[in-house]
Amino acid sequence: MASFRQSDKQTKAQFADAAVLRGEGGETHQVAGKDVPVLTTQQGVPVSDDQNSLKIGPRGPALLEDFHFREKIFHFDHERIPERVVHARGFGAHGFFEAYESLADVTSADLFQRAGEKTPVFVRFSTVAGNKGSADLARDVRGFAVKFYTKEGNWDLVGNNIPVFFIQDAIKFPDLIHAAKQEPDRGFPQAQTAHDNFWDFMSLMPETMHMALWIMSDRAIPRSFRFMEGFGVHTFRFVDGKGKSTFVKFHWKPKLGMQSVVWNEALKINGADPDFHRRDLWDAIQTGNFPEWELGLQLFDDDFADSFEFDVLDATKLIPEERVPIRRVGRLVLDRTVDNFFAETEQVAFHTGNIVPGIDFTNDPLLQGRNFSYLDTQLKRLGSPNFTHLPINAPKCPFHTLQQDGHMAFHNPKGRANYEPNSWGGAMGGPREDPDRGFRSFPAPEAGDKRRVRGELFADHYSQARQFYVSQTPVEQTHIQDAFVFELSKVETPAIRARIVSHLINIHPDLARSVAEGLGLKDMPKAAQPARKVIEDLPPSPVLSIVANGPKSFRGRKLGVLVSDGADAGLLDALTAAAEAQGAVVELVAPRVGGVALGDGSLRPARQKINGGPSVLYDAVAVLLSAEGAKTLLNEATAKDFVSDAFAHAKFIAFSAAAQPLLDKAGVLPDGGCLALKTPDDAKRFVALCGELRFWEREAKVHAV
Ligand code: HDE
Repeated sequence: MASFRQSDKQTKAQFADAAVLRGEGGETHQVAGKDVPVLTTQQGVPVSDDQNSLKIGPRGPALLEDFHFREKIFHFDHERIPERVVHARGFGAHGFFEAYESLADVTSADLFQRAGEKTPVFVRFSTVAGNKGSADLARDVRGFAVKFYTKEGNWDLVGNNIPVFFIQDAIKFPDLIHAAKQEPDRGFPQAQTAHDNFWDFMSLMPETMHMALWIMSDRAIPRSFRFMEGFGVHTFRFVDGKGKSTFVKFHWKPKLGMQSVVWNEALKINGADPDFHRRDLWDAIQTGNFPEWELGLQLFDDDFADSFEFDVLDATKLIPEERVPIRRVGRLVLDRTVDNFFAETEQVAFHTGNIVPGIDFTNDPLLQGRNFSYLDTQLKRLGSPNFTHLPINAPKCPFHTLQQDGHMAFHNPKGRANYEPNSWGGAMGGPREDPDRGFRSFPAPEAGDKRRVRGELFADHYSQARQFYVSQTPVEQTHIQDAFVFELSKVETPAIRARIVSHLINIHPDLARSVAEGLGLKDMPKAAQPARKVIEDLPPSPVLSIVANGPKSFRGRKLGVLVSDGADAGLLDALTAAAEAQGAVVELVAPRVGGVALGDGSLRPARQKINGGPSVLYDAVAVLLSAEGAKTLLNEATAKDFVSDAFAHAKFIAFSAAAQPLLDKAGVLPDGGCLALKTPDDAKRFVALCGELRFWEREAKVHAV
């Protein structure tokens, strides 16, 4: 505990320094009746005029001695740092991890020793392929990187929202990423895998096929960061106090359940609100609806690893939860948005090599490669080996190294000792190693020939892809087929399209057939030659489906209500009360953002004007119009789109009687997902129905191709 108080002091001192750097404190003066700090230069010199550069006379010339202008422009010119080579677009938040129980039976990691212990965390979600300014709803893997500031140092669990990866060996990572990003000659497409280079690479690398199924599934178009799972992907080790090792796979399970959007919706969200995921997380935290995940562990020993059909070191394979059940050991809560996006979200530096005593690596060749890459990339991106001095990256426990100097060193060792061993003794001699508490690698015995080879079981590329496919509901299988057809329809080289289908034949004949048909392939290609026999009878793993495991609740979701002047206030209030009782949010969309005057004369402000609030921004919609309002909106194309898109995207739709002409114009054929709103009880029934999230039965009826 004593050392912890010291750490608090250290952190406080760090933040005090940072406060000075941010210009907090210091002189204030009155502007428009309020006390505000005096604007200064970087040197702290008060500025008298920030509107005009220093000139000879009103028309110039400007003077070189204008140190304020020069400093301001100099700093601006150097504001940008390189964006991440992958996962460039991201969004972060602070929170905590709380342990449910002691895990001393499997690990000595300090954060898992005491039930109820809270460890501060910073989490950054991201897309992989797009640039920093790309849109949130790209079809892509999402990064799910967690930095735990534990009492024994920082542990980074740098995961994704998909439990497997494209490749088995880190040596192929630059090829994978080059192929996925913009093509080098033309600089496009942005944030898309729907192009020749990507599918060319995938088709020539059968090990990517399991991941191909996952990224063509709805997992790659999540509705919200709050509604997606996370995975550590690799097999790691836990090591207990006696030095015993247990293998572990890490899972994050969202408390609000999983949910994705449909592809046509994703395309439209990208136009309507490219920051859809960012805004969603920001809004949730700002309104006190703190998103939460549970940490799940799959723990297993050498015997299981030896008996499993696949190699637990192969990151293109998962271990079905039905085979090794998940133990839920704690919760992650995000309860604070950042103060400054650049300082925190942009400068946070994750590294798989950041682990703490009680946790260790395995020989997964992908993980081993990552352990090299992350430190390396931070130096390039953040420009100095002292990036760990930045508050977002610094541990919150005491730390004492003998490292010194370098660009932007915030702290250097005090006193004479900057080497070890030395004979200065006591505090004078600086920090020393501690064989009892210090990190020790698990002493795994290793031997073998030095060769460039892979484990034999790594050669099975199709069995788990097939297992994933058969674990999906028919709706999700159709989405996978459609996604392949969409992506490959953007591939210009027919041979690449056919090569992908040749792999799909080994995964599932129905999938191959529907993709071939969707592409209009004249002849079915020959199946690719599998390097190992496909295991066709792996049982389905039902937990892999999103739809089959829906939350059955509208909690955390959003209802968009299109309203007009004169609409029924009682119905709107009943809808709002029912949605809020479920923990959902209601937003009004109206012809004018100033709002509407309802039938009872009350004025209600709108969140969106109809042409800025399409239904793709909502999980379900209601159309509450007066006869007069319906007449006006019949001639507004975006009102028609509001309804027809909600219908096409299989959303639940509630409508007042007067809204019927708009529904007719939008081509809505009322079905079990549409509900006429007549009484406040209907409003309750509707919101209960929305807990199903989508009316999937409709989907097949609105897509002929
Ligand atoms: Fe990463 N990855 N990666 N990766 N990765 C980076 O580090 C890399 C892999 C993941 O929000 C980079 O700081 C290699 C798997 C996330 O800041 C870089 C390999 C998984 C993030 C890098 C992989 C991930 C990164 C780029 C193959 C899921 C964003 C910028 C061996 C388990 C972290 C950076 C953030 C970022 C390298 C594969 C997750 C270049 C070489 C597998 C969530 O170092």
